[in-house]
Amino acid sequence: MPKMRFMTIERHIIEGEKKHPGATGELSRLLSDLVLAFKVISLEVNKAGLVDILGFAGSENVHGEQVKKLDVYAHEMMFKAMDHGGHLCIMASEEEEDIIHIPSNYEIGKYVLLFDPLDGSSNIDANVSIGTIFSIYKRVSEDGHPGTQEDCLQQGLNQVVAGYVVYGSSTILVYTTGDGVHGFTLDPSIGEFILSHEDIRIPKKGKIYSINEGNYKYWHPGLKKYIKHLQEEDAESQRPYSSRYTGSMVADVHRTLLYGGIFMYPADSRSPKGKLRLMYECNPMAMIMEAAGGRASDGTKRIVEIEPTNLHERTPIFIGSEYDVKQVEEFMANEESLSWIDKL
Ligand code: AHM
Ligand code: MG
Repeated sequence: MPKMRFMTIERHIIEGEKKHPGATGELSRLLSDLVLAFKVISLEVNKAGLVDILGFAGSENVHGEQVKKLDVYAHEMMFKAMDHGGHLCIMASEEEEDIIHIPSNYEIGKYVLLFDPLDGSSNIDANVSIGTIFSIYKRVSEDGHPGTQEDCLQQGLNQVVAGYVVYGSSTILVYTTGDGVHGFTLDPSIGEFILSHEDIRIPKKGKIYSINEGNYKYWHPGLKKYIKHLQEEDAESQRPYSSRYTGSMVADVHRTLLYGGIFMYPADSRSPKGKLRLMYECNPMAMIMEAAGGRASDGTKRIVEIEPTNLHERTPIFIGSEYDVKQVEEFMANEESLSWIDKL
């Protein structure tokens, strides 16, 4: 007999909320609305090649990157699924420059939703895994009124829920409320996310590193030394490490969470803040990684402690097994490296 309980995500969320006396069930209902959006996006991603939805939509997103049709679709689906539940006061999406208000004819709630609707979108045409990343916060502005930018610009430490979905060889949803990290695989025949990875814990040390090595020339000297260190032979510390990099953060971080090791998108001399977005990508992944026993830093401090000043700001990120993230921090903390980073 299989050991794992047969548990849908909806039931898991409700059972989790029951552990908190005084919970109203509002967060559970919000998460159920989100789950519906993920199912619809998953379906659309899976039939992308069939319905001629691949290719550029012809517009650029707020970061000046070309937007593909599936990005637009996923963004709109998230909005449509979440605008009328009465649980949110405001949303923000990587695909939209400004905060997204709840239409005035719908009820206003106490939660805030931030999301990257389709991460790794440059991989769509090649059938490489892509995903959706999300964060939920409690509002800090006055109840009963439309949410504000201040509600969205909170430290990652304030996240109430963080999660992601990988649309890969199967669709998997991973989420945390801070108390354990759990994964649910979509069974397409019944349209339900079923618990498949209970209480995920990242290994304390891994043997895989994940970084875009094409940018080597522009890196921090300490980071160059660290990568060379990982490539040296030493049986005791399981070196050389293997290298894996898909170009979809959501897939690279998911693998890192399950197998251990480290994913990095550093600052470099061309991009002093790195590439990935604090609010839509780094904070939610950092909350998940820490809840699974791992570590997430910008090189010097925890990602979730960064005080955000801009909805679309970027940050360098080093995320994964505790041992590996601490080690890269140490390599970058040497004197030569500090002077380099000061010049940025
Ligand atoms: P996107 O949100 O436009 O898809 O960009 C983010 C993606 C991440 O998923 C991935 O880690 C990174 O960009 C890859 O960037 P690069 O091609 O510079 O290595
Ligand atoms: Mg992204």
